[in-house]
Amino acid sequence: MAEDVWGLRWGSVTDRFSRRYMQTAAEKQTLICFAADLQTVDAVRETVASIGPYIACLKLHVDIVEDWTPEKWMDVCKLARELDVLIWEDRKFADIGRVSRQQMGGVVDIRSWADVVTAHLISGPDIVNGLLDGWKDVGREGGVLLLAQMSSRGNLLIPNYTKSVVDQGKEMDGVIGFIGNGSNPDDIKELRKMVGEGKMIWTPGINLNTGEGVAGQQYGHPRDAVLAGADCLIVGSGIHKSSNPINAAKEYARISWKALLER
Ligand code: 6AU
Repeated sequence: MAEDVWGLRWGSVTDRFSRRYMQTAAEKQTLICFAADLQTVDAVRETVASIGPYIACLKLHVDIVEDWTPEKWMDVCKLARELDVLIWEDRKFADIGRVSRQQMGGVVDIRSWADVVTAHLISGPDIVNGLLDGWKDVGREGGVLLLAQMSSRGNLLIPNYTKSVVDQGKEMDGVIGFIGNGSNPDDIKELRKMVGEGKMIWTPGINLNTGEGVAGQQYGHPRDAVLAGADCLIVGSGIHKSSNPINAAKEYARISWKALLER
């Protein structure tokens, strides 16, 4: 099943976390990663409980949660796992390798519960090994998504930078893929040309209401992003700001899946 829908991507992308994502996406018929930018653990938990069947991944910003406790957080992670949802902490690491490794620990101990984290390659390639070592420190493994493009207005990830990130990241074990600009299908197509088939492209800046969002965010349509080469669509406010998050999640899932079959 996963092989049939993912085609070339299934054959070329072999890392464990991408495979798990593709398998789950095929089973649940959704390419949606929910960006749970919510302030309380209960709000995250309730939303995940209600939309879990329609998402393949849960993206968290642990540092915006106001009432965080390790017990409550581990409970949310347990729920996500029961619902077969991959857990991604979108802490955009950017420091030297040693510090990034240490930042995987600390109070919130990302290495103990996240399967995926995000990193900028601005500080050089050692950040990736630092993050992988962070997981190893607690006997776990994980995957890194590198920011190759961004969805925000005026960002400084210009084409030459994108190319350097992709050239280096493509060769690195532990890098499961790249963040692309979901608000612009041409950017995604360019990125796909650079990346080839061997790694995933995950895109934020996705909303059925396309155009400018809050504070310089920009949005593109989910169908266009998948047809342009995105493998996972990151949707936050399109779901959690909707008057009916369950229906919204279902709708994003339906559109993403239909577009993958079309692709
Ligand atoms: O759908 P939204 O606009 O409510 O949320 C988009 C989510 C946010 C951002 O932190 C994240 O996607 N994001 C990222 C990621 C995923 O790394 C990169 C980027 O360029 N733009 C962006 O919005 O949680």
